[in-house]
Amino acid sequence: MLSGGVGGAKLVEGFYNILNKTRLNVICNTGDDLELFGLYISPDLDTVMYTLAGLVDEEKGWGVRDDTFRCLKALSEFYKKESWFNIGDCDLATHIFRTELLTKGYSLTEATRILCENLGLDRVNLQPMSDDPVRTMVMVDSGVYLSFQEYFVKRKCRDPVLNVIYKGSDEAKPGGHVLESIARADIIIISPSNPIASIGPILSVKGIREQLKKADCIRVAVTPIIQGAPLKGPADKFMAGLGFEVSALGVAEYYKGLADVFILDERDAYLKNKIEELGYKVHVTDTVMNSLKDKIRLSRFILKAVGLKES
Ligand code: FO1
Repeated sequence: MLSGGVGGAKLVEGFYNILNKTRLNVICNTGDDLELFGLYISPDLDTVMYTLAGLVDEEKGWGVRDDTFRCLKALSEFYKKESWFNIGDCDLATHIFRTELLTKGYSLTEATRILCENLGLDRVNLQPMSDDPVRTMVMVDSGVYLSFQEYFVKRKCRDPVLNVIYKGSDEAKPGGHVLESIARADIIIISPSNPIASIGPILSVKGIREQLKKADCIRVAVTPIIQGAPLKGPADKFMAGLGFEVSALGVAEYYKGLADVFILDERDAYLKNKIEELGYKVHVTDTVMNSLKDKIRLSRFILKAVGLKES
């Protein structure tokens, strides 16, 4: 599976719960990563990890449930300003541990594996898209770029999105097992994450798009847009800013050539024919995931739609 944070993690959790023997490979966006207080923070990897470990703050969709923010408050005193990025105390432990591993010379792929093992996640191979830095940068004014977190958290998405670049993607290599995971997959699923801000960075890493294009298994894209809007996050601003229609059709256009099957929400069933005209086989269902039951139901629907058995 290709995944970003909150929306993508929901479907990953669905598959994690139905695939017992099969190893689930998740290739995760790291374009949102940042360094703060000398710590390496990888929000999307952590969101997937916390979600699968049952630790996530479900209301926010990220961070650790019932976390406290005492350390951040103390840090703000030292730095003489309030942090705009809210790191909870338990979350901080993850960043400290990961940063120590990276400082010791472990790659982000290895550090992620160790973190997952520590959280008891033995049925998932969660991997960063790259061990090299790739940063999603949002152009908000002519020549003015903000990092994704500055755009999203600090500025609360209030700026127009004029362009998006994935800084470093030309030099970055795919993470340790990424190409192999794509080549060996029985099914590839593009999760319902922000196409441009979460999946786009993964596709920007040299070799990943090409590997996806030539994969001979079934490739499925799940819409993150329902009735012309994302359920959460700024996918609409990113799509409109880059000239894509803010609809499931716009998403299908963005993934053209990378997926064979498109999972369309039932509220958008009227777009089925138009998406089929792009070359997809389209399956229509309720794609909203508010509970574990919904996540499992959608995962089972996808497997059934493509004729694969749960294993
Ligand atoms: N999102 C916010 O809207 N405000 C925050 O202060 C914030 C802090 C944060 C800390 C750790 C972490 O793993 C995620 C955090 N997020 C926060 C969410 C994060 O910005 C998003 O999940 C993404 O990067 C988009 O996928």
